Parts: sequence; structure tokens; C-alpha cells
Amino acid sequence: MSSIIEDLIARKIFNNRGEETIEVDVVTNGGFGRAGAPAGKSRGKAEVIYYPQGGVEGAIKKVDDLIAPELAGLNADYQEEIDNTLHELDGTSDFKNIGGNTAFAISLANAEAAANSHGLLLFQFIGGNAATTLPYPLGNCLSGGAHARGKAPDIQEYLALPHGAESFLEAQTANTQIHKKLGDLLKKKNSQFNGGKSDEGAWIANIDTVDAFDVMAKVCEEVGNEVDFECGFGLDVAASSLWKPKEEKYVYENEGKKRDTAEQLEFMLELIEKYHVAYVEDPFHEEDYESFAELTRKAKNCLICGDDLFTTNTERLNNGIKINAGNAIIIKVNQIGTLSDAALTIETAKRHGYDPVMSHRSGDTCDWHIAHLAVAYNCPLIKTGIVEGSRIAKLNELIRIEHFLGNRARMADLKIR
Ligand code: 2PG
Ligand code: MG
Repeated sequence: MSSIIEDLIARKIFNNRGEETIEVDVVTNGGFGRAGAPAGKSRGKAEVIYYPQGGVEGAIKKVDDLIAPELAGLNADYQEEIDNTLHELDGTSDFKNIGGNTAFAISLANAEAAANSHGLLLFQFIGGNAATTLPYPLGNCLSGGAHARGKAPDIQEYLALPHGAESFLEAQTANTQIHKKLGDLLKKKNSQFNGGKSDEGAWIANIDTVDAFDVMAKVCEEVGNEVDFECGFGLDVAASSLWKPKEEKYVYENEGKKRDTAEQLEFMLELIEKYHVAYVEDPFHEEDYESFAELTRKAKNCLICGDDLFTTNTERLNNGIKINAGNAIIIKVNQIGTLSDAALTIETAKRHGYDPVMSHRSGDTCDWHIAHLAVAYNCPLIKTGIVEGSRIAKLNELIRIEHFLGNRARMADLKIR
């Protein structure tokens, strides 16, 4: 079997928001791979540019005219060579010319084509025999902030984390129950709640930012008792969306409060302690490494995770490592463009004791590659919703991987357990 690239085929498809995006097929003389690019709504400032001038159509033209002829004849097995060629063809640090989402789709499709050319599944091809660990699913139950419409909590995501589960299937089962029970409870509390959901399939409800903690804690405890293992929860504060630089305050509109940096730190610590919050993503805005470091020092039994802070970028992660800002990092391959770049960030994170958290984007497709990447790179957590088609595509793929591994499968070792 051989992995020599014969052709690249690019087309326009749509994500779950109905936005245009790019999908690429990589055809080798022994196999085939396909990947579609997702899109964020609350993006970090340091993310790569998604598309070149001319949008998705401009990107497709670049694949046809420029990239496909250059990659034809190369060996898909050499992922770094493929990804370096994409960097060379682009010539900028942020993929301005070919587009970061173009790079993403080619890079992932190439990895898939290489695996397929060898008759392997992607997680096996990348992770080898050691890839037997399933991540815990961080599942979005309640949406707020930039992900909600109308009146909703200021915090962007309230995430179920069934960290007592002994299999992925058990964990995902608990998450679906938490999601359902939360919907029922929200309806009971507020007759005007009409079952609205965000792009990620989490509920959108007119509930107070802090009241939402009581509701989440209650529902997780109830489901934990039913399934007989511990179910906790976490947050994505997405604090860059709350931060108003001119005022130097975090503005919580729903709550009607403003907090300066010291008050924000206090607030986070209070919530972590009172509700035993197990995971907090982006508690401060994307340039405030120092406050991340302070919270990491002070918070007990809680992962402090950087998303907009690090944007899957090794250099930005290294800034954090120097002062111990955070102890976990969100991995979104399309924040940085290529699989090789993301893999370097994951390795750097692990070497310095940061947990890599594989993640979807709010605008996503039924592409399931991140399920394989989470297992291949031994990520202890995956953040990819609970319901909604694009999320289910990934979650069900993890269930398949667990089934495929049989008695070799085990759950990740989670620091907070
Ligand atoms: C986040 C993500 C995913 P977006 O902030 O972590 O939930 O949102 O894709 O909109 O950046
Ligand atoms: Mg985030």
C-alpha cells in the first residue's frame, strides 16, 4: 500500500450555523481522507486567519491552482513535510494567504488519507499501540455570553464533567441525562423557557449567572446519585468577551455587575470553592497571564484552562509555562492551522504538566476527527457538547473507538479525580 498524494479536491460545504466552510479530500494511490473546517464565534485574537481574500471560494481556488500541484507526488505519511509545505506556500505567520481553515482541512485530510492508505484508523496511525485511553467528555449544558441570544447568563458555557465514570459510554450517558434533566428543571423554574438551544445544543435560558450554578450543581448531583458515580461540572467563562479594556472591568450584563481584576479573581475562587467547580476555562481575558497564574496557585482541585489565552500556539503556551499560568490548554487545530503545529503544542503542554483538552468549535460540521485526535494524543478531556448533530458525530465516534478497543480501552487519568 502506498500513500503518495495524487490529488486534492476542495469544495464548499456548510457548518451547523449554515455558514460556508471548506472541505478537502486528499487522494493517495492507496487511500483517501476528507476533512471539513469548523469556525469559532468567540475567537481568540491570536488565532490564524480562517480564509484568504475571496472567502471560501478564494480558498478553493488556491487549493486548485496553487496547493494541489505542489502536494501531488509527496508522501502523505510525512505529515510535517505536508504541513511545512503549507506554511511555505502561505508565507505569513497567520495563514493570511491560503487561509488557516484551508490549511486545517488539508492537514487533517492528509493525516486521514495516510492512515487509510495503511488500512488503519486515524487514532491508531497517529498514536500507535499506546493509544488506548478515552477522554472524559466536557459537555456543554447551558449557553450564555457570546453563544446565546437574548437574556442568558454572562458565562459562556456550563459544562457537565462526569469524572467518576469508568467508561466513555457511561460518561456520555450521564451527560445526556444531565442535559435532559437540566432542560426539565429550567422549564419548571421558568414557564417562559421554550427549550431554545445554542449552536452547540446547550440550553439558552433566562436564568441568572449565579443561580445557574445552583441548578447545575443540583442536576449533576441528582444524576450522579442515579448513575452511582461522581458527576461534576466546569465552566468556560470566555472572559475576553466580558472584558472592557477602557474601563478595565469585566462587565456582567445579566447580573448587572462589573468586576475589576482582583474582584474577578475573588469571584472565580468563590465559585470554585462553593460549587466544587472542577474546570474553569478562560477566567480572565486573553492577555492576563498573571491572573491565570494567581488563580492556578490558589484554586484547589480545579483545572484552570487557557483557550483564547493560548490559541493552541506553542509560543503563547511557553509564555504561560514560564509563570505557571493555568494547568490545562484547549486544543483547537484551526486556531493554529496545521496538525503538526497542534501536535507540538500538545507535546509542550504535556511535558510541562498541562492537560490538553481537545475541542470542537461552536460552528462545526459532522467531521469526527477530533475524536481520534483526543485518543491519539492521550488527551484527558474532550470538549464537544452533548447533543446536536456536529457534536454527536464526534461523541459517537468515541463510543465506536472504545468499542473497537474492547478490553484494552481505559479512561484517562484525570488530575481532579
Ligand atoms: C470556546 C468555543 C467552543 P468558539 O470558546 O471554547 O465552545 O467557542 O468555537 O465560538 O470559539
Ligand atoms: Mg473557550
